[in-house]
Amino acid sequence: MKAELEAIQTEVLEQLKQIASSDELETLRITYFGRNGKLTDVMKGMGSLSKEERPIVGKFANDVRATLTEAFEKTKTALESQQQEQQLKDEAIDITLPGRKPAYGKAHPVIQTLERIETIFTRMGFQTVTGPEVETEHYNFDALNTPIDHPARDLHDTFYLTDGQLLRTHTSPVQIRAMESQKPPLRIIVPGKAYRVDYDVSHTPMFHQVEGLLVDKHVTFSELKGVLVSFARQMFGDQTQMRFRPHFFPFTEPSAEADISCTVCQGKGCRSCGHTGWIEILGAGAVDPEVFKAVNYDPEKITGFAFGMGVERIANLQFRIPDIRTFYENDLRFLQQF
Ligand code: 2U9
Repeated sequence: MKAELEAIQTEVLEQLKQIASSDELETLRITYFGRNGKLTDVMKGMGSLSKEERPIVGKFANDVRATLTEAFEKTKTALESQQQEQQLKDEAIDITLPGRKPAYGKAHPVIQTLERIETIFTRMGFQTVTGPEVETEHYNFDALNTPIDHPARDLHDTFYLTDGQLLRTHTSPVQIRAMESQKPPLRIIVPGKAYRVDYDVSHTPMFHQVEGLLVDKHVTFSELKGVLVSFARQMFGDQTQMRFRPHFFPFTEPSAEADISCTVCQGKGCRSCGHTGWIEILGAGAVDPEVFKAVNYDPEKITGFAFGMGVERIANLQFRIPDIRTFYENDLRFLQQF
């Protein structure tokens, strides 16, 4: 039996040298120490030994078991530290690698243009005011001296909602509200969304406007021209020329449309400007006395000027986009260029 135990000891110690993983180690442990293991079997046979032999062989068996247990423990510890080392190697982070750049979002091109327009007027002393996009006929048309039979009021041109409400067709109702809540002088710009039933290369049902209103005593048309020429030169460059053509709006009198010298050909004439050298960018005028009456300002004492521009149109010129609708197709290949 002693010889048997010795053989087992040699066998196990030899096999322990070959062990490469915890699983293999466990299998080996079960083979020898398990319920039906080889060492366990030998130990079970001790009962058949004589009284004299039993303590001697018993001690020897215990020694073998202790030796092997220790050898198992050692192998286990060695394997564990080996595994840990491997894990550290596998999970090592190379802190010298360059970082991954997060994909930053940015403002939509139309909003970039809107913000630029806003900045220019802010520097000239205008304050930004905003207001509701769902409006009443009173604020959108009546208070702005728009006749009851004006085509802009048609179902084909205005989005009507229920309860006499509508989507504002311009940001002008905000100026009416501002005049109702403040006394003159007033120097405001109103950026925001407007809605019209319209869809082609130069119109989308939702678009952006920046309108301006300056109200005080003795405001003149030449001051309006000064402000707008200054705006155009800051927006399109120092060399920009501006001309005013007579026009009609219900809310201004006199009224004008303003053109700038073509940004593509500098006024020489090209396809972009229809070979005229000029490009229309905004409308403007002196506030109609009827509008002042609607907000209880005295038209005998107070004068003012107003202007309005479509932001998509300005963005078109700034970025040279031929079709306004591309701004709202949400094609990232297009939007990421700005
Ligand atoms: C008040 C009084 C007067 C705002 C004005 C225009 C001329 C104008 C268009 C430009 C292109 C609208 O986006 S567009 O289609 N606007 O030409 N807007 S004067 O006049 C006002 C506004 C408010 C109380």
